[in-house]
Order: sequence, then structure tokens, then C-alpha cells
Amino acid sequence: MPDAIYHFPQGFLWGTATAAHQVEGGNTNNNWYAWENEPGRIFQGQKCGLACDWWGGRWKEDLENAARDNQNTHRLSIEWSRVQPRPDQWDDGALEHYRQIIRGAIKVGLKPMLTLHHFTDPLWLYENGGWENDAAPKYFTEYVRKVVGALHDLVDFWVTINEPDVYVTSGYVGGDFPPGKNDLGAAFKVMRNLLKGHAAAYKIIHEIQPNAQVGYAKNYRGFEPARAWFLPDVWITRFNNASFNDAFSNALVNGTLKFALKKEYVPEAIGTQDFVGINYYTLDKVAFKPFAVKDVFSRRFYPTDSEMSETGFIANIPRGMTAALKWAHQFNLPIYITENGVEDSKDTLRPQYTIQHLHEVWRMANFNWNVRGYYHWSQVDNFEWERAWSQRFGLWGLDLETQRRIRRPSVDMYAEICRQNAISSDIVRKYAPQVFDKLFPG
Ligand code: IFM
Repeated sequence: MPDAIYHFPQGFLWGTATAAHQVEGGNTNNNWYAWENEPGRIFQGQKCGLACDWWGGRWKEDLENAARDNQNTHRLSIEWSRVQPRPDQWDDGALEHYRQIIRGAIKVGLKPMLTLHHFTDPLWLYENGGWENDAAPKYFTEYVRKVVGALHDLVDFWVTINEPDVYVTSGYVGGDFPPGKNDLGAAFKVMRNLLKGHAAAYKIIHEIQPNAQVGYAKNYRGFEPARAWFLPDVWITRFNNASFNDAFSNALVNGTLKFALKKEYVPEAIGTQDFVGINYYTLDKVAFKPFAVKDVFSRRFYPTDSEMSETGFIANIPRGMTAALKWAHQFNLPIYITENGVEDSKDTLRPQYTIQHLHEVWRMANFNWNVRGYYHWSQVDNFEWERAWSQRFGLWGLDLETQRRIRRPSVDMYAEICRQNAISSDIVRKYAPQVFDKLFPG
């Protein structure tokens, strides 16, 4: 069999993504700490604890591993409650600590992409209504000014808010995230305030750094009608797309936020993204379900023949990545895959999942679409929110007792892809032979 190779564009960014609360440990001043201390909120009552002990210094080992394994970028986030522990108090020591981490990343050759808000809010804000409070965008703006002012000599690549769609649907519709509500009115308000916060952050960053690249990370969920011939399924699938996938991003184009059966014009949001960040994991089939008001008249399920992740959280459906990229392409901006990965402690599905999804990214890049980088979620197992430690997304495993990092085969596979800037038949043969014929037919 002759060797074949799928090359990615020159200068493609290869990295992994992390988030402060999930890796730092010891964040006891935010809403997730309060949440984990409420009975029944987190899987088996588990705790975030030391997480991956980044605050204690173990960021160094993980970032050095990433760089040694040929990555050239890392997406990480800042914990707001560390920088602003009280509304009237700033912690310059915390900012200095972040400077050290970011300097460390740059020193080993990782371009930092910095997220300003990744799910957690300071307790003082949470106790004052969180993002339901109309003052939240103003507070966020002050925090952003402080952080960007302190780090602008090191970072010019910013994600304002991670997955506002998940933050809102999980916290204010599904109830798995704090504050655990099921209230469409509150959901709309929070989405609108996040949009305002994003728009203001975009402007502040550009004021301080005219050449910065600023976007947000969109969790793109694939939706397909369960029965393509059945109009109610088609209609409800469109509705799911419009409310989950389109709402925030469309408002960045036309200023109109349409969400949770409400609509509001937020003109300052227009034109506030320089790139499209996509977090893609999986895809749902959607069937119309009469009377299911709470589930927005939808029954969502994975295609029956899907290959499933360890706890059934993710179905391996690479065509959803294609759909995500097609969706992103409409904005005519550079595209970064800001997250993609699978929970798999035994590393049996991750190699093929990663290769199959990257193959879709490669296909779209080779239609000359503007895809510029890929961040695998994640570098090392970390605290997976309400699912805690039951899901292991790391290329590297983590022994929580000892903080030892455990090298999984996917580490070597991803290192080889990053090194070659390509998926070669050799890599697929070695790490994911099950999908060799799919990727290299004939
Ligand atoms: O761990 C999360 C991350 O914080 C946001 N996107 C999805 C990941 C996997 O669930």
C-alpha cells in the first residue's frame, strides 16, 4: 500500500485547551465551589479539590509536555474570582501568577489563546443574581479591562466567553449547572447580558490592542431530523438549531438576539468577532414531541448505530464536525476549532475519534475554507463540571491521588499529527487501523 498523506495548511495551529476551574484547584471563591458543596449537585458528591494542581505549579509539566509533543499553541482561561475576589478588590498577585504561566507557555513555544470567562463566576456576583443581574456586563467589563491591561504584552488572541449557549441552557433550562434553574425568562436575560458582556469586552480589547484577534467559543451541537420526511421533525430540528446554534452568533451579525421565544435588539453586538471559535463534540437526532414543553417539544437521541464514549456522553459522529464548519464558514471569518475531544479513560475510542474529526477539518481546509487551528480537549484529565471525575478527556491521564500524569497512546498519535502537520496513512495504520479504509479507501 503506497503512503498517502493529508496535509494541513502551513502555519496551522495545533494545541490543547483547558479551563481555569477545571485544572487549577483550590478555587473556593466561585459559584462552582458553592455548587459542589450543595448535596446532589455533582456526580457522587465528588470535589474539584486540587484538580490538576496548576495553581500549585503543575501547569509547567503539562505545558512542557504539550510543547515537547509538537503543539504550538495552548488555550487556557483566567479565573475571574482570583483576579477580583470582591467587587472592590483586585488581586495583582493572581495576575502576576497568570503572567508566569503565560510566560512559561510562550517560553516553550506555545502561543496563548486566553479565555476570559469559562463557566465560573465570582461568588460575590453569583450571590447578587449572577448574569441575571443587569449590572453583570459592567462588572465583566471592568474585569476584562484589568486583565487585558495586565496581559496585553503577552497575549493578543482572546476568547471572551466560553459556550454562552451551554452556560445558559445548563444553568437556566436544564438545571445541571448553577444556579440550577428552569426558567426561560431568566435564560433570555442571561443570554442577553452575556451578549452585552461579550460586545463590551470585544471593544475594550481592541481599544487596548487594536490588532488583537477576539472571538467567543461556540459549542456547536449537530442536529438532524429523526425522520427527514416528517415535517414536524424538520421544523423542530430547525428550531433547535435556531435557538441553540444560531442565537448568539446571529446577534453578532445583525444585532438581534432571538432566544427562548423572545427577541431583543442589541446593536452594540454587531461586528464583534474576528474569528469563529467552534467547540464540537457530537450530534443529535431530533424528533417532534408533542406536549413536551420543558424539552422544547423535542426528543433528542443519538443515531442508534453510533459508536459511544465510555459513559455514553458523546457519540462519535464526524459528519457533525463538517456541519459545524459549514455553519462557521457563513461568517466569512477565520475559524478555529477551540475544542474537540472525547471522554475515554482507556483510550480505546479517542485515537479514531480524533483522527476522524481531524479528517473532516482537513477536508474543509482543502476546500480552501479558512480553518486555522485545532485545540484538542484536553491536555490532561480534568474536573468535568457536574460529571466531575467520571469523565476523562485528557490525552494524558491523571492519577488524582498522586497527581501523576499517565501517558496515553493518543499523546503519541497527536504529537505525530502535530509534527507532520498532517494525517498520514502511517499514523492511521498505527493508531486507528479500524478507520484506515474509511480514510484511505482503495
Ligand atoms: O469540559 C468541557 C469544557 O469546559 C467546555 N466544553 C465541553 C468540555 C467537555 O465536556
